[in-house]
Amino acid sequence: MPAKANDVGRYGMVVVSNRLPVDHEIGPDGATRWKTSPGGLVTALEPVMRSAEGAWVGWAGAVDEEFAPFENDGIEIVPVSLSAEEVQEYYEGFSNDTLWPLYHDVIASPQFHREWWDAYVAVNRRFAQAAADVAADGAIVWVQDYQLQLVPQLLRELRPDVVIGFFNHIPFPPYGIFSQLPWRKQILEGLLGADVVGFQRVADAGNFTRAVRRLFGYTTRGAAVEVVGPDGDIRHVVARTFPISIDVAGFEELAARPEVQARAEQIRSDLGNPKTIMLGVDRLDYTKGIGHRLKAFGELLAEGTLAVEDVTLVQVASPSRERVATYMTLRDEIELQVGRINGDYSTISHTAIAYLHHGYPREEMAALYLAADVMLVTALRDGMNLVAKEFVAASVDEDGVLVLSEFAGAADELKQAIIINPHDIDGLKQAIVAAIEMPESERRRRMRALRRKLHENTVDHWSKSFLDTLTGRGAVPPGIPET
Ligand code: GDG
Repeated sequence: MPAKANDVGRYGMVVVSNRLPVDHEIGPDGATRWKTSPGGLVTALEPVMRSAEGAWVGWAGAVDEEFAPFENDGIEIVPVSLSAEEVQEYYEGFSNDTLWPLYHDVIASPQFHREWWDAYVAVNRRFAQAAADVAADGAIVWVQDYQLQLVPQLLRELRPDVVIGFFNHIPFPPYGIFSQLPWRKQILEGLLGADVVGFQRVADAGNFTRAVRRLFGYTTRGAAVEVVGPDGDIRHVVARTFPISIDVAGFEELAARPEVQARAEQIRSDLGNPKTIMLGVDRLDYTKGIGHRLKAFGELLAEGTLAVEDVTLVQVASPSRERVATYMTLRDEIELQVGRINGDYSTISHTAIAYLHHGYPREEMAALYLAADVMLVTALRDGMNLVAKEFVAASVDEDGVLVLSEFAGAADELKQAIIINPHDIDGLKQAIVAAIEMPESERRRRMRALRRKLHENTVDHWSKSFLDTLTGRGAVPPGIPET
C-alpha cells in the first residue's frame, strides 16, 4: 500500500547503502559511540544531503542490535538491524559468496544456496521499508550497490511517488555468466524498479541491457530501457555509465601536508632507501590479482632482472571478509607466496616484499602513495579501482608511474598509465621493468596527462551527473523522449 500523504517521511533525499557512513562502537564504559568513516561516498554526498535534508539508511555493522535514528553532522542516520544469521546468509553468503564472485568473472566459484537467497530478499525488503518510511513525498532515493539490487522495485511498490536511482559499484557480468544465477530474473526486476541504473563502465551498462533484452524481451534504445507494465504501459529506465571517482582536492591537500611528506621520506629511509619502491594497496580479495603481481615480481628476482638491493615491493593487503572461506584460503595462498619470495631473495638488510596485513589511516595511505615510484594495480576484474585514482591524486610532484590492469574500470579513463593484462605474466614483467626504467621526462608527461584526466571527473562530478540525470536536469540520453 502506498503511504498516504500525511504519513510520509520528511527527508527529500535518501541514500540507501549496506553500511552506514558511521561505525558503531562500544566505548570502554560500555556505552554506544558512533565514529564517522570518511569514505568518498560520504564526502561526495554530504553537501547534497545537507541542503536537501538528507537521510542515510544502512546497517551499523553490529549484530542483533536495534538503534533509533539519530542526527550526525546534519545527516539523519537510519540504522537497519541485521541478525547474526542474516549477516551470515545475506551479507557473507549471498552478497559476498554468490554475487561478488559471479559479478567478477567467476574468478572464484559462486555458491548458490536457496536459504541465502531467502535472507537476501528479506533484508532487501527491510531496507526498502526503512527508506519508504523516511522519504518525503516525491523524494529522491539513491540506492547503492549489489547487496541491495531488489530495493528499487520493492521501494517502488511501497512508494510509487519517489524518484529512485541505483548505482552498481562493481562490474555487471556478461549474459553467459549472469544467466547462471538461479534468481537472474528477480534481480533484473529489482533493478528495473529504478528510474536510473548507473554503472562504472560502458561494458557493464551494455551487459545489463543485453540481459534485460534476453530475459524480458524489452526494447532498449541507447541508454533507455522500455519496461512494459502489467497493463501494457511503458516506463523508461535509463541504464548508463557514471564512472565513480575520488575527492581529488581532498587527496591532494592530504599529500601536500608537510607531515605526510615527512612521513613518506621516513618510509623510504626505513626501507633502506631503495632505488625503486613499488606499491600495491588492496583489500585482500581474489579479484585484485595480488598473486599475479607477486608471481611477476618473484620471477624478475629469480632471473636477476631485479635485485632486492634496488627494488622493494610494499604490499598493503587490508583485511577483508575474513569469515568467508574463499578469503581464508586466499590469505593462506598469498602469505605462502610472500613467505617463499622473501625466504628466497631477501637479505638481512633488504626485504623483497614488505607485506602488511593491516588497515591504515588515510594519512598513512597518502604517505605510502607519495613514497612509491611505481604503483601496481593488477586487478583481474574491478568495477573502478579507486586506489589507481588516489595514487594519481597523491602524485602532486607530477612524478610516479601507474601500472594498471585493463580489467579495472579506471583503465577507461587513465589511458596514460602502462596498461597491462595481469594474466600475461611475461607482459606484466615487461611492464614492471618498463615502469622502473622509464625516463623522468616520460614519467612526468604521462603523470601530467593522468592528473588532467582525473581533474575532469572527481567524485563531485560523479554524484552531480547521476543526480542530474535522475532529476531530469542532465543531458537527455539517446533514446529517451525529451518530453
Ligand atoms: C568497490 C569496487 C570500486 C584500502 N585499504 C585501506 C584503505 N583502503 C581504501 C582505498 C580505497 C578503497 O579502500 C578501496 O577502493 P577500491 O576502488 O580500490 O576497491 P573496493 O574496496 O573493491 O571497492 C571498486 C569501488 O567500490 C567504488 O565504487 O572502485 O571497483 O570493488 O579508497 O584507499 N583505506 C584506509 N586504510 C586502508 O588500509 N584508510
